[in-house]
Amino acid sequence: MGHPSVDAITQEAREAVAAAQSAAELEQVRVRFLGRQGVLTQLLRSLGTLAPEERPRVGAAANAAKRELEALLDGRLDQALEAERGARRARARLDLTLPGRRPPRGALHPLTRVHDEIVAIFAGLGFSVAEGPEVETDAYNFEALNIPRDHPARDMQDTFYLSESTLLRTHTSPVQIRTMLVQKPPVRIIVPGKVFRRDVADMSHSPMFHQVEGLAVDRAITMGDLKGTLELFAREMFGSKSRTRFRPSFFPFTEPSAEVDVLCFVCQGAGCRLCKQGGWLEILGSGMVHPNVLRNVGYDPEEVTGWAFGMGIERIAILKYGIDDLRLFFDNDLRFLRQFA
Ligand code: 2NM
Repeated sequence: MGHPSVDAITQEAREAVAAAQSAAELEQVRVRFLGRQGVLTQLLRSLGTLAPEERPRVGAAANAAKRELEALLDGRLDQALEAERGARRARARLDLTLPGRRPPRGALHPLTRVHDEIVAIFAGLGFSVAEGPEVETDAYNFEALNIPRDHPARDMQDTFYLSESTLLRTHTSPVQIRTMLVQKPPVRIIVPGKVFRRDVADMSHSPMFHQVEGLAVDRAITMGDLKGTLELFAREMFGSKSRTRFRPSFFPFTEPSAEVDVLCFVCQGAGCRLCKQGGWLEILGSGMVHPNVLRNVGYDPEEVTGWAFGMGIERIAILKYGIDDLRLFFDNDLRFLRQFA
């Protein structure tokens, strides 16, 4: 028989250990009985206040209770920690038999697709790709191209000027100038890239859009070469049954100049909404390079001739895919872009 309060404390401690649900609760039990201010600790500390004949018995019982409680706590603490580790592992376990989550499949932007297609067609004809800066001088963007000082395209209203003499290129033609300045004929290049014009964005205008221009210069290049090449391009781009029409036009940098139409592939020329009842769709501008342009790059127009063309990638994509608003290309709305996957 122990000291009554030692027995009571021991019993209380056993029950507290049994009731503890976690390592944290076991620690609370340890502090309550064995900590600095713990019930057993205080009892052991107060042995001196007992009658001398009581001390050995109560002291022995209290020490036995302390050892029992320590052993009990150690055992349960190991159990609790192991159980908690197990629970954490179970929560974190990956089920490797679950089917994987499919990453969404990306797609090329429709403008990229049309760009790549145009480049591939001309690459097949022996043209190489040339590129140049988007910030240009007015000397290369206008002057060398025989565009007169009073031409409306040179107006502040139409061109983004960065200074008196520098601007955002309004077409990729300055790259043709740069190429001819450093390369003797024969020249066969296409020049894709961004171009800039001071337009407010609407269904059919954008302050930035994309062009592909082309240039062939050699001895005895003729307008027949131009027609044959652009007819081939139209068939490759719009289908082998497509028909083309060359219409006289005017550009300062070509003479003669022609715009190229394809027969409307929706109505076959009968007239519909796409061709605005005209039966034909304009796809590009072209012409024989003006003798002044050849002279400006140091070529002799008596020795070499050339043809050139320019087309808008957006315009070709709009026709090819039946898109009715230019802004769709630049909004990055996935509902639109996904249709080209
Ligand atoms: C067009 C239409 C016609 C053109 C001319 C030249 C150059 F540099 F050789 F003179 N490059 N591009 C050209 C000709 C562009 O775009 C509608």
